[in-house]
Amino acid sequence: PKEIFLKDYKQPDYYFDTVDLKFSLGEESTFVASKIAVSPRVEGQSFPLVLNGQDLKLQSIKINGNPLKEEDFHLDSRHLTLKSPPSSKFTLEIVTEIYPQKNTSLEGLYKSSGNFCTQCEAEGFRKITFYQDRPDIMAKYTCRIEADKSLYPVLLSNGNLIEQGDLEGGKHFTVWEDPFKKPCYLFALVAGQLESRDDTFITRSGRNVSLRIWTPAQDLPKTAHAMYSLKAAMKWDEDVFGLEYDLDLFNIVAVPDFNMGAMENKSLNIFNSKLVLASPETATDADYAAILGVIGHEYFHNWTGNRVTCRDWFQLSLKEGLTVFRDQEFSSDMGSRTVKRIADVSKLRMYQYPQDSGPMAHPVRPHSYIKVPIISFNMDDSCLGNGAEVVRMYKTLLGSQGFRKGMDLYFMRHDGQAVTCEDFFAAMRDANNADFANFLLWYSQAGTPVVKVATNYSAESRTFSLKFSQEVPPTPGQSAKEPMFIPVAVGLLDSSGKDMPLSSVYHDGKLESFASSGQNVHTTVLRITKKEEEFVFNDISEKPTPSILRGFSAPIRLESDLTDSDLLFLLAHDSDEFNRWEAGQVLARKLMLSLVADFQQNKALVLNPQFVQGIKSILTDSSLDKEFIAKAITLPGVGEIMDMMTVADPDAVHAVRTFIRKQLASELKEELLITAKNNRSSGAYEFDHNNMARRALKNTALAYLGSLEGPEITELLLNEYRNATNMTDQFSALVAIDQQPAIREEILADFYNKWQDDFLVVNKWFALQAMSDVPGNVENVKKLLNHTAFDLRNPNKVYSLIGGFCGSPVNFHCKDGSGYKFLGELVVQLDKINPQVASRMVSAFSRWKRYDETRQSLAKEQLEMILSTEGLSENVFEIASKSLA
Ligand code: B3K
Ligand code: ZN
Repeated sequence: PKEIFLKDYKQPDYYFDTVDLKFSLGEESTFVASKIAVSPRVEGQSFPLVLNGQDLKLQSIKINGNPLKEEDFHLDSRHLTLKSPPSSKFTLEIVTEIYPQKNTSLEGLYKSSGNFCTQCEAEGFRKITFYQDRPDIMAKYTCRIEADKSLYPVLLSNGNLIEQGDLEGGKHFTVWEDPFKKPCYLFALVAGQLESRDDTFITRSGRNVSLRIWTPAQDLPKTAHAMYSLKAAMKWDEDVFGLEYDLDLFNIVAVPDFNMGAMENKSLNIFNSKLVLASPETATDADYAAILGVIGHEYFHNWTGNRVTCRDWFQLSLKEGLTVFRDQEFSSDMGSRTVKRIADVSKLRMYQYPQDSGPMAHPVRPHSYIKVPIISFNMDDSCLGNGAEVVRMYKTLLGSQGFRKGMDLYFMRHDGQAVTCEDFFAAMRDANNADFANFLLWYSQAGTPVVKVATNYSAESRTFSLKFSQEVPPTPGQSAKEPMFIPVAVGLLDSSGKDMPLSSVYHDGKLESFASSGQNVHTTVLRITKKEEEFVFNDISEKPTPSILRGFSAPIRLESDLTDSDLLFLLAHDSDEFNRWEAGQVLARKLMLSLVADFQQNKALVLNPQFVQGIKSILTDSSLDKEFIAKAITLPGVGEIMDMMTVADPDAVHAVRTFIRKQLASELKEELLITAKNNRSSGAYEFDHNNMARRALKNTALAYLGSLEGPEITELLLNEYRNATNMTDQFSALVAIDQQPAIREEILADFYNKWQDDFLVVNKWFALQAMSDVPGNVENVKKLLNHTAFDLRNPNKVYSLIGGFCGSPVNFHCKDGSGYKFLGELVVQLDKINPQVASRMVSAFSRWKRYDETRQSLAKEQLEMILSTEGLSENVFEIASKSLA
């Protein structure tokens, strides 16, 4: 497989102006006829025109109406090359035959539960017809769809419906016209037996937009929340960014077989059912929140991604980083900002940081790739997670108004274009006349910067200094790094825990005074640009406790010299709620790491009473937001701790985390029981912050209690499980019960019996069992592979069962190699069905060098076995080979 480099980008020699597609959908195969108006970039010059095409059967090809002679084109398994097409505008007509029924990769046109649907990003369109499959080719499309009327009563594509009617032989057709130019990755088609929930949204300039959410008839009642989310997103984008919807119709289709979460095709978003269907009985609060976020995300792409798109796939973060940032902000405004920030930062630590310090590390804008989907497929990738953090830093530096100015200029300059990350940067800079120093390094330099800070108070000079030093660790292909531009938001707490007013800060020979603004400043954003740098605050009347990196103002690892008592003080008092949570996490991480060392030396584990006290005071503080409490009493995950160790030891970290949880549960049993009781649900399910917060707290308490033994606990959990009136409560009770060997199996069986007809709930059931730390769980997972409800061709099921298993520290990493062998064999099997899904699974091996020698050699053996497999996909090859390198 060939590596593709950013530096090799070349403008296309030919542009496509209009594309007229005709689909004739059949049971054996489908015919696709395309008619493309082609313009050479430079009139009068002819170059070979290379079209991408994969798994296509070429039927005919014409230029300006004349069939092309054999010697005028060349066809291989991936390309159709026109050797010397006309050097001025011409019409290209191609007919291909494709086999959607056999397409298990779920890229291009495929069938899901009897319906046709498409997924074209990044390179699926080449599985539909021969085309210049690259995002800088933007054209206006029409699409005619013909199909059997009884089997496929609904025929959808992008844009407006301009014609429809019946045909002979029980067939019918529709014609769609999309007035906006688009790259082919935004093309979509859906055909099948679907019904819609209909609603309308009136935009602020008075456009009446029809909104339709399509699902099989029986699922329609479960689309209310998705519709609510869509309308909320449309309103929010108008209010916050002044961005209005631009067509009269917006469709969302839910399909059960989908590689990712969803896709932002112009006016025809296609979603994984999991992110559309919800009812209180079958979906959890987390599902409801995910639906809100992803419906928002795909809708927001209409401007950030569709109206302005990427020049090439290296620029993925131009649309994804920005749109992830936008959906994060949307969810924050709809719920709790602090809780959302905590969730997003936790995700960054869980997925991004480990990636950034391993063999798959790459910058927000990669320099090279083999297979496009790899850099973008996983929603936890650098292009997205860090990409969103980069966008957030612009806002931190410019403020809301400055950021909005930058966005306005970005759209003014680039509407209808395919652009680069520099274009976004330039719009932010120019709209604000900003000095962004070396900010662009965030796009090109990989790895998580480590920032150390040393503090010093001088009573004599009434100054408080912060000395920063930064280091970006080496990553594959980048051994030497330059210092980055890091915005660090800082506040200082006095001895009563209040924010001190900041009067001025001295830095780099300059004094910046805040007094002139007339308002008290409590948080300031320090701009760190050098390897070492000092900032000195003046007029500081007493030794402060600094709150550094408020709101997680930059995606870095911060190492400060704060003592445990400083951290406890911040945990109790910081006005920045994010940092209040963070102080607790830093304490917990330190504690866990020191207990891990004890465990490894066979020392008895003892829990620091101060820590128990800290957790107790949070748990019982009625002034705090309940969801915040739930987050603050939750320990950092096993992965996060392993990520901080020189040699990751899953058994030790798991044992320590289990020990602390049990210990906390038994020492705070009374408080936890009261919490569980006082926050029990009553009345109908509501998706609002207060109710979700209450459930989160109750269920976190239950999870702790589930680690204890005794009839009182068993009875409590069974009651919670049986009396639950919504899935959030019922599933949480099940998760707690999962820790109780005596009743576990019986209740798991009961849950399946209850929900066997709801495939989304069954996936939760698969995931819960897959993640279990029951010794030898790999055997249970193997059994579940043969369960009637399991199907290797459905990505959601694979993610639940196999993905779930890979997330289990003790069983996946079992020292006998059984977990690795299980995954290795499955990856080979899966790759033949669906390379994208297989490559996502193989990533579980990518951090193999972080473990001890025994595990290393066992994992390496599997990676080598995978790589030696004949006919391996580029997707799996890229991840497996980079992992081994
Ligand atoms: N734009 C897609 C992600 C595509 C990844 C595959 N290359 C959906 C999303 O952003 O939510
Ligand atoms: Zn996106």
